[in-house]
Amino acid sequence: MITQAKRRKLAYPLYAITAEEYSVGRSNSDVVRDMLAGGVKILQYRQKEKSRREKYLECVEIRRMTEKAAATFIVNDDVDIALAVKADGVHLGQNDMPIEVVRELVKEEMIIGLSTHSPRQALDAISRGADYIAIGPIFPTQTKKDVCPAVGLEYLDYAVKNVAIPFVAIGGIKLHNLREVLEHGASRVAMVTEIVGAADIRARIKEILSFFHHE
Ligand code: 3NM
Repeated sequence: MITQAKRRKLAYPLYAITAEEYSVGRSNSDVVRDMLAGGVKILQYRQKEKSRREKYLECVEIRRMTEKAAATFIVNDDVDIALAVKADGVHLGQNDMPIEVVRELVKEEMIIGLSTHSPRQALDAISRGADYIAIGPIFPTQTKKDVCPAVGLEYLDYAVKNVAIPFVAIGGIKLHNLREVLEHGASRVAMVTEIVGAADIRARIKEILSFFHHE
């Protein structure tokens, strides 16, 4: 169940996600430092090909940084790492453990997010107690390896009309198509490569955030 406290932690327009392999030589912690300096308030640690020990150690550091910046910190996939570092939330995919099982482990105050790719998956996630869902991939993306083909703006339109919990549009979202996504009614967008691959991450974030300030 989504509480007011959890809603507050999700009440930001830009959801930034790490991926060291696309960070053009920078470490996750360098990227996170720039994300936070640029004004990111929700950050997900997502790192597929590293040992769990490395991921844990990075998450310890990122928890410290996000806490200082009063930013919401969500860990992708690894429920135990999320618990160990006292993250604000955990983000699951369709092939991860069922939400009900994760909820028993993390208790009520931790945010649980779920990736969804169809209206059916959205309704299922909501009925199982997800606090927010990701809606995507809106556009084609190479960043997530095992994801289904782009679902297009149609699924976003469905979410805008029918999803009452917070949701975030994701997948192939860039500066050049951001306006279109916002015009379809998204109030939160998640981005990986558009941010981590930018030469100047702080400047890129300011540019992205300016779309929201001028709404
Ligand atoms: N999840 P980029 S698409 C992590 O549709 C992720 O669930 C998706 O990366 C989903 O912003 C995606 O570089 C990758 O396209 C998004």
